[in-house]
Amino acid sequence: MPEILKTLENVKKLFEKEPAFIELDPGNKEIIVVGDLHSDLEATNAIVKIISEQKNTIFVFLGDYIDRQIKEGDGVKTILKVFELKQKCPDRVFLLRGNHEFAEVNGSSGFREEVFTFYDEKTWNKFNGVFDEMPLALRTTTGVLMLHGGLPDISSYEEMKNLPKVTQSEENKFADQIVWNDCLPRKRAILAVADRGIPNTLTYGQDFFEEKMKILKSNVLIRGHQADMKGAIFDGRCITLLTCKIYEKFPYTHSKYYKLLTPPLNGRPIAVIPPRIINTAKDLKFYDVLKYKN
Ligand SMILES: [Mn+2]
Repeated sequence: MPEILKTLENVKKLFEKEPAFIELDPGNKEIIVVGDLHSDLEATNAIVKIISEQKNTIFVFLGDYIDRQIKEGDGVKTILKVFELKQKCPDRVFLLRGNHEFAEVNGSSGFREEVFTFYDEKTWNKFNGVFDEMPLALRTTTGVLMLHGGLPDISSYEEMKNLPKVTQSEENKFADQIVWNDCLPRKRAILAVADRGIPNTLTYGQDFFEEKMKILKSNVLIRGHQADMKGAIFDGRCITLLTCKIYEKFPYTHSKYYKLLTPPLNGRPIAVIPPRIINTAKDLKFYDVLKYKN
């Protein structure tokens, strides 16, 4: 069997052991959060170095590892490096699933073509078989919720505990919303079908955010996905983190509506969560991953 298929089989087994919704007690460990990578090899290499140096730190990735590549091949290289980290450190590296880790998205956004160029159709199908087993959300006992897109429209914590793993995002409304939902920096709730045109998904405001965060027993949400929302909104409790060059200079189309509570997160930011109860973005530290030194 080719080496790449063995790697994919091994990493799939690791994901199969994890639930769709992970509850994690970090103990006395710091957590470093990595936002969307979108085939950014330079950022990925910097993270690989940090992980090898900080053996007592937990790492959570927010999904969207592939697609939007500037150079063909970088998407495959990025996801393989990330999978290698999971294999080396399965207990302290958590890889959440983004909307691009669905065949329906990476089939037409660059990744499929890449895999077909360097490997074949079978390998592309195997990659998506691995993506299907990735977890969708992680909550720490210190009050931080991490996921790719946005909060699901759930009505109990039990519903989140029962979250299934899916192949097509339409199979489960909550899974769909977790990888696709957006937010808008407005006080009043806006519950509308998301601009992206995906059925069942929402663009929500602060009222919805606060209601769902209470159900999810969380104070702060760290998510990626939305390039025009970099920084913290909703009283510093909703942080959008994007760790790739392609989003570096994206404009803030919504800043006219709401004052961002932290400076825009320029460069390729990562977030550091200290091992204590977290209440707002002010409790976290942000670094450009290329300049980070412990
Ligand atoms: Mn996304």
